[in-house]
Amino acid sequence: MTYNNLQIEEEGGILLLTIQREKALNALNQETMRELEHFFGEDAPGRDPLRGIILTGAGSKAFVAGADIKEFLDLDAEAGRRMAKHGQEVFFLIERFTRPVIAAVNGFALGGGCELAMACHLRIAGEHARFGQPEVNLGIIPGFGGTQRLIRYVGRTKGLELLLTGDMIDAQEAHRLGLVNAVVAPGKEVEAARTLLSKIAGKGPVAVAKVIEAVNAVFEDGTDGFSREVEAFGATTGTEDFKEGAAAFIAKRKPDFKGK
Ligand code: DAK
Repeated sequence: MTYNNLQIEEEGGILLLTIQREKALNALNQETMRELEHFFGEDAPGRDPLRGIILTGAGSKAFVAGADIKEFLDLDAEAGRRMAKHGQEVFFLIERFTRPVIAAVNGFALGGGCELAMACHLRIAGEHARFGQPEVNLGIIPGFGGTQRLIRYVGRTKGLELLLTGDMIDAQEAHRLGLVNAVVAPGKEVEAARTLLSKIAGKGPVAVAKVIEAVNAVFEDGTDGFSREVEAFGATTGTEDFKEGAAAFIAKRKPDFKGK
């Protein structure tokens, strides 16, 4: 697929994925959603070596300022349902991706942009970043998982307030609420995300994938997360990586994980 709205750069097994719609503050139009679907569903899984992905927005003003408002003016209820279902499926591809995906939030993360950041495994925010779910200002609600993920990250009390008022919060407040992992100087988001990914890249790749899988089970309705953890633990103990990790510990050397 030729990407019109995504730029992909690779360095040392880490992919930097940039949403390139700067004039519209990187708003997610349907073409970008299809490209994200292809990237996370078809393209990235086959890339090897791949230790992680950093997702950011072009420019320095916005990560993503929402779904593209200009595209959903004529939606009826049925088309709205289809769009929400598709958007949720795309964001599940990110949340269930087997290698860590870090959002480098370099400005506004509003509506679908806040939902996109929340679908990533970790979030680094620039000091100037702003988060919010302002859909109620438009007479709609979040449709890409925002009502579910925001509550799970920040709790029902503050989450409901943000969803009902449409208020924005700054990066420090997002950090205090547990919505982001760290706040850095503007322009340093990608660098900080790369440092974090490099640290994770030294761990056992199968273990990293299984941590993500087990943690996702916390949020899956009808899933017994403790049973999922037992299965995931069993899968990691059977790996060559575990033998290597244990041997390296005993020999007092750094492990050389192969992801097997
Ligand atoms: N969509 C389309 N264009 C956008 C946009 C967006 N979300 N946000 C900004 N832009 C465009 C502006 O129209 C403007 O374009 P031009 O007029 O220059 O052509 C350009 O980006 C620069 O924006 P501003 O001139 O407004 O810049 P300011 O610095 O004055 O303000 C702002 C920055 C981020 C505060 C402001 O742009 C803003 O409030 N933007 C909208 C934020 C917002 O409400 N975002 C949430 C959208 S609702 C659904 C599923 C999901 C969703 C909806 C439906 N279904 C399943 C049906 C999700 C909805 C959302 O995300």
